[in-house]
Amino acid sequence: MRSAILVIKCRAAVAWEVGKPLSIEEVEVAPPRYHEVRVKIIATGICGTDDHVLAGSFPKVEYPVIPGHEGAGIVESVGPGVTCVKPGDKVIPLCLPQCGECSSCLKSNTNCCLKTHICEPQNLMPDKTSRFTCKGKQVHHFLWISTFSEYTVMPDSTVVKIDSAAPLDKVCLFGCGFSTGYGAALNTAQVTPGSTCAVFGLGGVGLSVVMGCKAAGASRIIGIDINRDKFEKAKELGATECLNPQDYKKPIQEVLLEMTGHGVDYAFEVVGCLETLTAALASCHMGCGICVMVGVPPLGAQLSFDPMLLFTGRTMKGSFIGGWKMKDSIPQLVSSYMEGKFKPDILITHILPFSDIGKGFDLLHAGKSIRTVLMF
Ligand code: COD
Ligand code: ZN
Ligand code: ZN
Repeated sequence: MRSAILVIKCRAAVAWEVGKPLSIEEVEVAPPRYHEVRVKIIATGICGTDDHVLAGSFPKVEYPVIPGHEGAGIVESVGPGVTCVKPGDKVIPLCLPQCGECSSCLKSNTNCCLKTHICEPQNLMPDKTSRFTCKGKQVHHFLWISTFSEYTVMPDSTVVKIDSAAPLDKVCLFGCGFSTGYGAALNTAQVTPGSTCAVFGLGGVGLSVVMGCKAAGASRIIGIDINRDKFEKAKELGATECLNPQDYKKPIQEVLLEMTGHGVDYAFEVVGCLETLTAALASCHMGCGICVMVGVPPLGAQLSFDPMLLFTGRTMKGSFIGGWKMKDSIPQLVSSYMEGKFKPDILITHILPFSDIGKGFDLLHAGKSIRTVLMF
């Protein structure tokens, strides 16, 4: 705890304003305060949502900001009152808090802690101050965890200790992408053995949905993407067929209804787009099909669809970080990974030094990467 009193200077990627690329800066990271933890990030993935932050399409973000929310690291120091972790512990920062006290945390059937960014802005620590400064200016936090900084401070409700043997360059994916997709299939949809699933969008999150459907015993998993380069990996992970909507004159929901006879049992929207969301709902089996919304639609978008789709018994539900109560579940997921129960490693297509973060975003924009992991 010796260093808890010191300000640390380190590298971080700062988004100074909307529409500008990240710039690597030297930032000062203040010590953790009451119920806060300072973590040395070892590895961090680049997620589609970080790109939404740069584009200004993620709600409630204030600039300048340090994005990043798919990291893994080691506790450097803790503030007063912290009992859940200690310096030296391997941890995963949580992009969805589990405060343990709010009405959602006290319910068993939701993970939407009321301290999530959907309810409470997470650009500053809970005491409404920042631990980051750069060139004399206050820099905002992102989702309270800002993993694009070599050292970062977070509330103790957004960090969890994991197995000390876990490889941080792999398990960082449990902080967002893998957990979000895998849990959407297992927790939110509760895919049943022998069922037919359709997954719209085969990025890192969609491929994790494919893994979840396979683990749940689905017998048919149809992957849908406009980039056919994604099909090989999807098939490797369990997709039984892959479709490119651009290959058909008909809307993709009609193609799916024809292929399956009466529609799919489960459809997942993992693009973040209204058209694919309505197509996913319309491709569900009448009376029982379940459409799970995983992607975040554009800011301010309004959904419009034929309400008869719901009247005739289809269900549409949202899945937030795979439905996992993160503090309870992430250590268990890491343990299952250590036992070889699943291999999210396959999602990692690129490993780059942190200084190449711009290249990582270029790969994402070009559709050439599934997940890039940056190493500090
Ligand atoms: N039809 C089919 N596929 C499409 C279409 C389309 N019209 N348009 C794009 N796609 C494909 C792309 O080719 C790509 O393969 C895939 O959709 C999207 O993948 P990525 O790699 O860009 O993104 P992911 O997988 O990392 O993330 C996608 C999400 C939609 C899940 C993400 O952007 C998002 O909205 N996340 C929010 C969900 C959440 O809970 N977030 C918490 C913190 S991230
Ligand atoms: Zn994410
Ligand atoms: Zn809570």
